[in-house]
Amino acid sequence: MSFPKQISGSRCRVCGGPVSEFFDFGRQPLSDAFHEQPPADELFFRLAVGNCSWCTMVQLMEEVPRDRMFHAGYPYLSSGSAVMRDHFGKVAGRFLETELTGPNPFVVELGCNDGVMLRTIAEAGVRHLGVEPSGGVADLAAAKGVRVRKSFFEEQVATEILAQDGPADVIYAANTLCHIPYLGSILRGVDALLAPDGVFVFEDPYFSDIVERASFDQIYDEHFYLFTVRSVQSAARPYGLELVDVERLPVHGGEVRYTLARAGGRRPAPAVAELLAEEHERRLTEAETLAGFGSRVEGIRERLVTLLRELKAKGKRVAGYGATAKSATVLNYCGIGPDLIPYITDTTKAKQGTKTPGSHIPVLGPEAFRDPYPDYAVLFAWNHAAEIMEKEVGFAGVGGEWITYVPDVCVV
Ligand code: DWN
Ligand code: SAH
Ligand code: ZN
Repeated sequence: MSFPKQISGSRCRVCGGPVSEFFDFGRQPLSDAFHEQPPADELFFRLAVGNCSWCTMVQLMEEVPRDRMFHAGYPYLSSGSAVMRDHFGKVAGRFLETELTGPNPFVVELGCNDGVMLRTIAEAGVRHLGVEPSGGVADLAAAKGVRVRKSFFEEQVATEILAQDGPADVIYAANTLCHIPYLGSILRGVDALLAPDGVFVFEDPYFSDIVERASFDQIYDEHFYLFTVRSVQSAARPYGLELVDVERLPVHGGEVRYTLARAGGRRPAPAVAELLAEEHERRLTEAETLAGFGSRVEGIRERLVTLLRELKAKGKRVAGYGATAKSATVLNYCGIGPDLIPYITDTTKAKQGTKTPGSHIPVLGPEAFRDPYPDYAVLFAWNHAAEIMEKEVGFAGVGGEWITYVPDVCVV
């Protein structure tokens, strides 16, 4: 079943300009909708991506209603990776050292999830608030001593926070801003809530890395926008916010951390102009580049499906590793089901005992991976490759081989 769609049509969700579609992944389920028994009326939408010819913003052509994705049962836990725990501990440490040094500072995080970043702020005794609509993960944050408000951040909520707590020195969002189609409401909210010399810092997958690595699985329902320096700069400007810094990050397969401040308030770092120039040189959002990305994606599908069919024909045992949101795009776009990958293992309790959205592959606990080891494992959590391969040395030890598909299909 398809839900009643809010179709963004061919107008840009940011500036109202015309959006041209450049790739269609077809019918896709909601990427984090893991069900013990997939309902007969499982939800699907058309996952297609386009870019705006005015502001260049890359965005989905159809919008999934937010409460279908982010609700009490949202399964993703940010603290599930040691590398990410370390990353967010450092983010908090940096804020405490650089931005939260005035009298009685205040930091607000949008999409704080299970409190992976704010727990360090809470432990330091600094005033904070996490705004998190997904009730289950918000409860986990609260259990870590984090002050959480269970709601979607938007303009009205920002005004209420301002009335209750006063202005924020830092507003932070990791892997959250790109999830929010109503960017105008967010930026009006940031404008209302931010202290005069405060900063809005957010980090999200970088479209340039996605194109370079052909990591097409970063495109799914929750990732409504795929940001570039150029599109972020132009989205912020009408709200009196200026892009004053950018920093490339290695996490989640390549991200950029953007820092916005009130226009004229801070001198932009040279990195902003440098990365803008690099995007221009790469012709990042030009039709030819986007068409090339599409061709690479089709090639990856062909090679991955062929490999899995060959392994099956040879009687090899293949498992999936990491029931990621990203894997929904790969599995459903490639038409891979339990016939080619009989199970996927994942450490997230809420995903275990369920079936993957749309493709209906059983998700098992991590112990199933070792009992016995498969011959091959498709690494759907490829962004955590170093951490996982270190943890699973035993797999390579018995001759097991990893299959990855970023930046191309490869057996390691
Ligand atoms: O943007 C988003 C990112 C931050 O998180 C959200 N829209 C949803 C989610 O995306 P994802 O599911 O693709 O994220 P990850 O971090 O790639 O997911 C890793 C998955 O793999 C989790 O389900 C946990 C699992 N895992 C595992 O089984 N063993 C992870 C590690 C590190 C492991 O060792
Ligand atoms: N910041 C975490 C979580 C990313 S997952 C990390 O980087 O790992 C995206 C999160 O954004 C989810 O927890 C979801 O519930 C939350 N979210 C979605 N829309 C939101 C909104 N409008 N305001 C605040 N959080 C939102
Ligand atoms: Zn636009």
